[in-house]
Amino acid sequence: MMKHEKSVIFVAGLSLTLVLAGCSVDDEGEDDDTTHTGENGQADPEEEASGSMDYAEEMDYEIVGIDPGAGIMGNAEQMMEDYDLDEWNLQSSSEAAMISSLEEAIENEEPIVVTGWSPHWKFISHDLKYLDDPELSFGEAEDIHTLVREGFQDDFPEAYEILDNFHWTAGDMEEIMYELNEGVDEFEAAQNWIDENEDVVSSWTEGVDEVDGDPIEIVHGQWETDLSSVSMIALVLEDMGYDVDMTLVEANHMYTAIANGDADAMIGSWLPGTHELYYEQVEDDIEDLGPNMEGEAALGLVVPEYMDIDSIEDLKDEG
Ligand code: PBE
Repeated sequence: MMKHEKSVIFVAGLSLTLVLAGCSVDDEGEDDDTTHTGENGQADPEEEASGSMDYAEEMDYEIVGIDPGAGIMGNAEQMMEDYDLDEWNLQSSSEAAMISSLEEAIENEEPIVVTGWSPHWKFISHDLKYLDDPELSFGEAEDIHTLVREGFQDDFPEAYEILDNFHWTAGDMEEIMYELNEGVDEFEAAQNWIDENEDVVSSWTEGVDEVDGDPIEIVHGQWETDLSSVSMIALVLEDMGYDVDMTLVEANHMYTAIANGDADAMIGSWLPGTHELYYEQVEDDIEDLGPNMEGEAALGLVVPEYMDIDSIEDLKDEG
């Protein structure tokens, strides 16, 4: 049942048109719960007049973002220009704060718009939808690449080979993310995935010689997407004899650290769109091993299913 839920909802996360076509007919107007905002003293007597017109005011024209350095925040700023959302603000926070705002809104069946991405467990745990993005401010489906520093292959040929072979799916990553969200420690969740996917892991490590404690530094972002993948690859490399250091840095510093040779590798490079600017700056000074996940990463504005809007354009109409 857990598996079933996961795959269905992940498909919903990526198949935007299908989802939107299938879920825009709810009429929430009859449900009293959706119309009470009295607690904050801003209850609007005309609230019931038109469900979607009131969303903007109820949300204080605020889009809930994440950490300012995340690539998705650049896309969101671009989006506000593309759709002329002059009255709206993009509130920066963190993934954790964004998730708690989202969960609080869902609890109270209030409107909320957040910057969201897939793969992510939030689509497993909650009924959410991406708003349609006809201007493609958030780009199209993306790949997640593995990047290493120049000279890495000469220094650590075995690790290079493993990272070069490393390839998985969004469904794989979500299995780890799901457990993380259930409160399982990231290494335990990663180890569980490895234990259940020995054939996949051995296709990366087969024929590669073990080493004796060579140190490798992998840089990653603070998002759970990165935490789940990096914990997994760190365990795989450690099992092959490496001593892996995982270093959490701001998004742009992942790229500069690899380009400067301060770090050895990163496995969370979202391309071609999300990290385009960071990537372009260091392109000539790094080695790109290509996608470790293909065509399954996506970004956008995410809202609860119960909201009666389908497109980013609908935010503009309310302004
Ligand atoms: N994310 C998750 C990151 C990359 C991975 C989409 C939040 C970002 O830079 O926006």
